[in-house]
Amino acid sequence: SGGNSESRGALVVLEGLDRSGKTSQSSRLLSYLEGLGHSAELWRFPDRSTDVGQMISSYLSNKSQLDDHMIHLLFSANRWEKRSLMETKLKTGTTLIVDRYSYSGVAFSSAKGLGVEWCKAPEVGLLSPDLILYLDIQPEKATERGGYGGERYEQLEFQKKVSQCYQVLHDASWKIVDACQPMKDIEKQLQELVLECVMTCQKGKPPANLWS
Ligand code: NYM
Repeated sequence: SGGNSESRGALVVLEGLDRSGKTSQSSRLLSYLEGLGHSAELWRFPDRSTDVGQMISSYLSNKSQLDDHMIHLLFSANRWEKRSLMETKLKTGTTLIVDRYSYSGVAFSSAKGLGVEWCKAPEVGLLSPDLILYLDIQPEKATERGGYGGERYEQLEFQKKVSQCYQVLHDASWKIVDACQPMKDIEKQLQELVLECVMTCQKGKPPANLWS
């Protein structure tokens, strides 16, 4: 609904540790934007529906073993295979709410010990988000929330490292939202930030590529 072909959609990314609430908040944001008559879609990475996504899914559920570099490149390839569709959607006025993106890629792989610059390299040239929302939660607090699903990476010690890697990655442009507030408060803050971003993009803010 409401896709104005004159204006572009916004690329909004949600990042955070596992169990930080990204997925619930992403779908709330989608309903919010749709309710206002904006054209919007909910995306997530990894996108497990593709062939590459299947390989990633199998790795995450411990059904296959892969070299750390190899799985990093698969996560990246999974974004590259969606890049042109992403660009088309944005150009034709659809806002994308994306649950995880390149920052997850770099944070999780560098938490394993891969170099940050090495991790960033395959992401260069992907579309740069207009807004990065970081749902901030202490690893210990995330662990307390209803338990992990049992996938690879879902362990406290590893999440602590991922948390530190996110700290290194983020810059002043990221919007850090306290993920331990009541759900409704988080929702409200995210709505304000996203709406402002959508408006700015409609007014003609130029799109950019990573890392910029
Ligand atoms: N993950 C996700 C990565 O390690 N690299 C990436 O590039 C992305 C997008 O996959 N623990 C990790 C983070 C998560 C896991 O994500 C699966 P989800 O949001 O649980 O489906």
